Amino acid sequence: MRFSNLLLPVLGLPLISAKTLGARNDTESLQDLNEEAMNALQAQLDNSTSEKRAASTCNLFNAKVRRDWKTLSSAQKKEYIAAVKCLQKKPSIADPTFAPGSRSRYDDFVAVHINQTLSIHGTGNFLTWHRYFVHAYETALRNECGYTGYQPYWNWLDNTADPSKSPVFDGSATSFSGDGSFVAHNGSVNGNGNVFIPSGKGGGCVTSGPFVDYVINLGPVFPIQDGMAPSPSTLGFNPHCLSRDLSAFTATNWLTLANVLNVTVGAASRSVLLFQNELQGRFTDGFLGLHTAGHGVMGGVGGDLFASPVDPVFFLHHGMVDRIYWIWQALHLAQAQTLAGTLTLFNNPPSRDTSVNDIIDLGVNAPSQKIGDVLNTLGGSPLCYIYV
Ligand SMILES: [Cu+2]
Repeated sequence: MRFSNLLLPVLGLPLISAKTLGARNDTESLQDLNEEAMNALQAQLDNSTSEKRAASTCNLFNAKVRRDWKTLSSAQKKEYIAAVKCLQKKPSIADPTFAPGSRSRYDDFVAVHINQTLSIHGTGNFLTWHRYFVHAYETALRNECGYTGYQPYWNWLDNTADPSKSPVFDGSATSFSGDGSFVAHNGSVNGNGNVFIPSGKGGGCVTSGPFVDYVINLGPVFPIQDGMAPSPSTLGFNPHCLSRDLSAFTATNWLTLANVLNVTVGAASRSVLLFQNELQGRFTDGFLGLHTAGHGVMGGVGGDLFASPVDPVFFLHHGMVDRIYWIWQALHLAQAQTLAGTLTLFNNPPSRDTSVNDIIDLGVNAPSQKIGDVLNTLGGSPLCYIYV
């Protein structure tokens, strides 16, 4: 397995390669970066001792492969969607005193995200917590709902000029439903209240596709869209529809190749602190970042920092966040196991630094894991996957 073409960036200079100098589009340039990550992991494997290789149960050859949603066949897409709908029908196993509004196994995932929001964003565990959360969801789809594939991702760089054309959002039977119905409103406010997203063509409930009849049981907790009311109770039962307001404004401004290159090989790739803040979004100075922007592109209930997993695209979006983290780790192997940040959202209120021995607790959704055990996607237990 050999991939080459991009020259590794030297001394932090911008990435320049034979391919990117040619007529590579943004998606292809990101694909080149993915291949460069694979090369780096292959080189690491080549340089490891034979004892080390013999001791590890996971390697590049037996790792599960996570793919771009658009590359799945129609049958594979339908299988994934059917498993999501299955999880939304299976009864909750969460303690009702913890999440009284949780009705389904799907809700059980939403509930832990709502409950832990202030200690998993702007924190030292942001990247690893969401990595393990997506893994736990992928595992539930497979073990509880018979899905036979692996977690796909939403490629942010496709269809930014019109997200409703994306295979993720096109409203077809192989999408996650499309835009919401048009509801006049005064836009959305994101990024700690200092980034204004003008209203798009939606704002109401999705009108076509597999999730047109999906009833959401939890949230909203912190809605970003003008006029959207929060649930009376944070984890209480509050049935409502899947709303969206797809935002080409947000996608074209923030989901850019320049932003991806900046965090993976550019100035913001030099430390895990710079990387995670630039990727996640600095909620303090109006920089949305790729992660927060992705939520903003969905709009509607998916823009809610607390309850965003109610939109099933959350897991494809965080698949992409994790893919970028995986690429960064592979291209910065000396720093791949490092952490930065504290236990509280941008250290407010002040708290100690996050440690590799801290536990990720997903409640009924997965066994608890140490952060240090999910830093490496090829660590073997619990993770063994790559991205293509
Ligand atoms: Cu989150």
